[in-house]
Amino acid sequence: MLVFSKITYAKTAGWLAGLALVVLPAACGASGTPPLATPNIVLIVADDLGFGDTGCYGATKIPTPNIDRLGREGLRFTDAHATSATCSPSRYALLTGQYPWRKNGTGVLPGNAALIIDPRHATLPSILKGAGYRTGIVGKWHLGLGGAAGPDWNGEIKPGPLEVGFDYAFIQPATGDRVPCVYVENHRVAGLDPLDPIQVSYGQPIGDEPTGRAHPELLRLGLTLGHDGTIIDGISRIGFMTGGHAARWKDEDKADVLTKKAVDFITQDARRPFFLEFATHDPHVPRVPNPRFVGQSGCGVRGDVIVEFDWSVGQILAALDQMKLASNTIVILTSDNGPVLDDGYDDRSVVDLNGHTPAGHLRGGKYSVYEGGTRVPFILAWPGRVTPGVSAAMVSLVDFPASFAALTGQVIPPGDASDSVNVLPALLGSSRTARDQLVEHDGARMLALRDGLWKFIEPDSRANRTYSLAGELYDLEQDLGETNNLNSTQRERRYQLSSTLEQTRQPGKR
Ligand code: NG6
Ligand code: CA
Repeated sequence: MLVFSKITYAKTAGWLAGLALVVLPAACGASGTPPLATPNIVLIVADDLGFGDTGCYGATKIPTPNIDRLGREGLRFTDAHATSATCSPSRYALLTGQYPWRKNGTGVLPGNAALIIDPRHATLPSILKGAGYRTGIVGKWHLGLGGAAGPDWNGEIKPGPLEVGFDYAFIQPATGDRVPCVYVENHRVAGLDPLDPIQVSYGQPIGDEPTGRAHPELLRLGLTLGHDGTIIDGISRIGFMTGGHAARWKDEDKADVLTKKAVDFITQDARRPFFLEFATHDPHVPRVPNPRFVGQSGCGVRGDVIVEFDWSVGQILAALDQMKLASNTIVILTSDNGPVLDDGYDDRSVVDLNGHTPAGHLRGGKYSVYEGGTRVPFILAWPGRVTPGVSAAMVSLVDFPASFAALTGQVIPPGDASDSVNVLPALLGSSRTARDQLVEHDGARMLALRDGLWKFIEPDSRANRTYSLAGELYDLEQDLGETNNLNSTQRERRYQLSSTLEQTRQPGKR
């Protein structure tokens, strides 16, 4: 693990009893450079929350008062992107500062995958740890665990979050719909009874517990695609597991359990600044709200789990207020990829939609290289420091490592986080522009290039193609919904964007 601290917290600010906000003179004194600071950072990452799913982004049928409060008190971005339209690649980029499509094996991972982040390189948490932060992650991981052989569920589970820069981890290893359905706290499955060891398989079925495929009559949630492995808590999952009964999660309690762990982390230690990634399960499938949120939205269970997510956000904000930390804390709320309705379970998310538009006016959603796939809600609040408003600056979650290194005075070793751009002035609202260009990724194979408000989608040469064989070109300024393909009429521009995308694809380019 690389720990590289240009200015350590101890050296600069150990005398500050209450911690959190330390403002130092800018190291290089460049005009317009924000001063170095070590505020607490709470990064809330929802799972599959769409651009149009919350009130402050235009939703009218899902009450999200806490997120709307953040939207009022913070800077709300309208052109912020996850790198990819699925989870593992998106979260890989957020932590490493590297485009996931540069590396094989960064697609949606099974629950028994090995760790895909190389612990020898700088990550967002290792950079902040170098600046003296206490770092933690609570919630979804989905970046693999263990060495080449994968995780030892009954022993020490490493390498994992603790080896890539987090001091504390309480995680769901993969997704809510993948086995094993247990939490991992630091290096161990939480609450595991050693007499009831866990076994996991993504190949042949194991154990004698019923599966969704053989026993659909036992399911409390029907299936539309896949998800027909072991039935855990009345819901069948992707993959098979045995054992670990005492450690298995209750789907209804997941938001409560994770939110409590996140609040505990925040309130635990006031001596050092902290960085918390709070990666909720909501609103991913299986969507099983706690009974107190059932029926609370006007658009079915998917809306209800967004109400539940909003409650979690409210608990975090309340904890910061109670601890009098709000003015010393940056809170960011975003999502790992765009929205999806039917994601394999028959949960009525389509029929109950009631006119709600999860991606707002954008085309596409999760799995798509259209804007709805990667353009995500993104609010940054830092009361007293960041002026509330709306920003159209183009930023990406891959920019966190470079931007937070700049904020805290850390130097990233050459070669690490190489796709990460320092967009701190835009994040803090002192600039209304950030990136000129950005690569968008469907999470699997397709790439698109944004050059300002122009967008080029590479030719789709697959036999069962989703996009044009010739490529697609859109002018998002006139046509945010990507309906008017200018590929054959704007030849010169199409050529320019396509060559820039090819150059960016080369190793070492960004
Ligand atoms: C897909 C799953 C989907 C979801 C997704 C990952 C099927 C049919 N679909 O393979 O339900 O789990 O993977 O979602 O199995 S993500 O948000 O973690 O990327
Ligand atoms: Ca996701």
